[in-house]
Amino acid sequence: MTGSSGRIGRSRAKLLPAMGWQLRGFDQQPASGPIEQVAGDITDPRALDRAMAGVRAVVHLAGQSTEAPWPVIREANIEGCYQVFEAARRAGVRRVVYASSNHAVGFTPRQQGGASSPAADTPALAADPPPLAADTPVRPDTLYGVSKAFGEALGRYYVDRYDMQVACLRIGTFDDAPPDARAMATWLSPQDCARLVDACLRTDRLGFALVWGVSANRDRWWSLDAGHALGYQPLDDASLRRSDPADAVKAQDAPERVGGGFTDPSFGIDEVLQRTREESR
Ligand code: 15L
Repeated sequence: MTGSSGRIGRSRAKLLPAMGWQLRGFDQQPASGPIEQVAGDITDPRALDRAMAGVRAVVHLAGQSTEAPWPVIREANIEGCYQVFEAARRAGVRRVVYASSNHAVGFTPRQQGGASSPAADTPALAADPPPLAADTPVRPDTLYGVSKAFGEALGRYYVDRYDMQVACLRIGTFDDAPPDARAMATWLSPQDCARLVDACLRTDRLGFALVWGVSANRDRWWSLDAGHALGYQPLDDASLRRSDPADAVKAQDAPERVGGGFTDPSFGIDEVLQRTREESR
């Protein structure tokens, strides 16, 4: 598991062993904890070769996880992602679970038909627009989103060219609890994230799959069908977990596009660069 010391990685290191997985973590700065760890950088082929010896599957979480200047994105999410897939191929690892993001399709209206309504992959009124399918075409909202789309394309390539099996998780908002109105739709709980990775590792029907990384939120905009097809059964629901009951904001009040705030004009790369400069002063 690359990125084993990151936010999602640390949580996986706790939850996946309880589901029967023996994990080897890989990170620049491995955290001390319950799993075996190898120190290294995802752009270093030799370090990756050491880490992948004898493993059956790769869970690739490492990388830049929000918008950043291009050299940062390029190094971590383009070069690093390529080196991870390539090392997996060299090592004969057949399966990769790749942490993509909703920001690969961030400029897509958040639900076909625009308006929000209860998810239509559960019983719903005929007039409800269908939830957005997991294989909705790429429409990145940031350079970060572009890099996630690159990883998905790379995954597709390794499936077709080298007969590998790849799941790309278009992750929504991974957090202990839904942090805001948008997350009422986009939240992925740590436990459901583990259930999703577990399903992707176990299924014998993988091939290439795009899957929303989202919990069973009552107000979700995105379809769980692709996840269900792989055996993913989420159990958490943001509507039952909103930490502040006085806050009655609904997912309907969130921005109209999948990527939420990442689609705002203030999230363009010039604005992000400006903020990065100000923060480093
Ligand atoms: C992501 O891909 C980011 O890594 C995370 O920081 C959040 O912005 C999340 O998406 C989201 O869309 O809520």
